[in-house]
Amino acid sequence: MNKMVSMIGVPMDLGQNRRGVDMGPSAMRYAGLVERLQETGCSVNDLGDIEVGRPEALDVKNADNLKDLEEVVTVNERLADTVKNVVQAGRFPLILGGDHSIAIGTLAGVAHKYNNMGVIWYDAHGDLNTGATSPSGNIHGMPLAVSLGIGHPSLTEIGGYKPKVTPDNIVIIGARSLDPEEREYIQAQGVRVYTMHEIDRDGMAAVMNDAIAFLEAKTDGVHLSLDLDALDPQHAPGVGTPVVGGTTYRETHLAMEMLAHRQIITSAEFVEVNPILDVRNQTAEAAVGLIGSLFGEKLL
Ligand code: B3U
Ligand code: MN
Ligand code: MN
Repeated sequence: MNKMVSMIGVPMDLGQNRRGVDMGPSAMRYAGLVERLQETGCSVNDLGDIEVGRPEALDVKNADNLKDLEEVVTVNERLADTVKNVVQAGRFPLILGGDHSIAIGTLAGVAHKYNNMGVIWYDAHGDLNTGATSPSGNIHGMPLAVSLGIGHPSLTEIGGYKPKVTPDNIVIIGARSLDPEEREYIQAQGVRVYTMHEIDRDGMAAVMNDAIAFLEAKTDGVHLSLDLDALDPQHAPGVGTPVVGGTTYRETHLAMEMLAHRQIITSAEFVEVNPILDVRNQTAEAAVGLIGSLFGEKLL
C-alpha cells in the first residue's frame, strides 16, 4: 500500500436532497483522520477542500431528471484535475465526501493511469441509475453508471475520456436496495455483486477473499468507493439514505483489514457522511477507524 497519502475533501451535497453531507470532510478531519493515518506510518498531505457552489446561490435546475447537473459537472471536473495531479505525483488519493456523485470525478482522475482499473463499490445501493431510470433525479444514485460510460454526456465525458471502468472489473459489496433497471443491467452485464445475502450466508471473510482474488487476477489498480450507508444504520446513522440490514462495523473493519493485507487498493474514497443526521459524530468516527484499518492499522 502506498503510504504517501494526499487527502482531498469534497463538500458536495448537490447530488441528493438531504442537506448536511457537505460537512462530511470536516467531520472526518475532526474525528482525527490525519493523526490516525500518521500513526499507521502514512505521510499525509491534506490538500483541503474542492470548491463547491452553495445551493442557495445556485440557479437550481432539474433538466433531464438530473438535479443540479451543471454544478455537479463543474465540481467533478475540478476534482478530476486535482486527483490526476496526485496520481501523477505517485501519491495515494484519499477523497472525503460529500455525496457519492463525487466518485465521478475521482474515477476520472485515477482511471487514466491504468489499463484495467478495478473498482470495489461498497454500498447499500448500486448507483447504476441514469436520468432515464432514476426514481429521484439524484446524481449520487448514478456515479457507477456514469463511470461505465452510461448517462448524460456532460457526466460521462468528465476528464475527457470514457468509460473509466468496464462492467467485468467491478465488484459491488453490501447491496440491498437496487432499482429494477439496476438489476437488469447487473444481470445483463454479469456484474459481480455480493449482496447482503452472500455476506450473511458465506461471511465477510469468504466474500472478501473471493472479491480480492477476482480483481487481483485481472486488474492493475483497484479503487475503493465506500459509501457509509453500506453499514447498518445502527453503526452508521449519519447517512442520507439509510437502509436496514447492512454490514456491521466489525464486518467492515475486517473487509478493510483484508484489503490492507492483500495490498490491492490504489485509491479510495469515503462518502455520504452526514453530520446533521449523525449521533455525536459516530459515523465520521467509524469512517476514520475504517480508513485506519485500510492503511494497515494493527490491533496487536
Ligand atoms: N437508487 C435510488 C436511491 C439511492 C441511490 N443512492 C442512494 N440512494 N444513496 C436513487 O435515487 O437512485
Ligand atoms: Mn452510493
Ligand atoms: Mn448508498
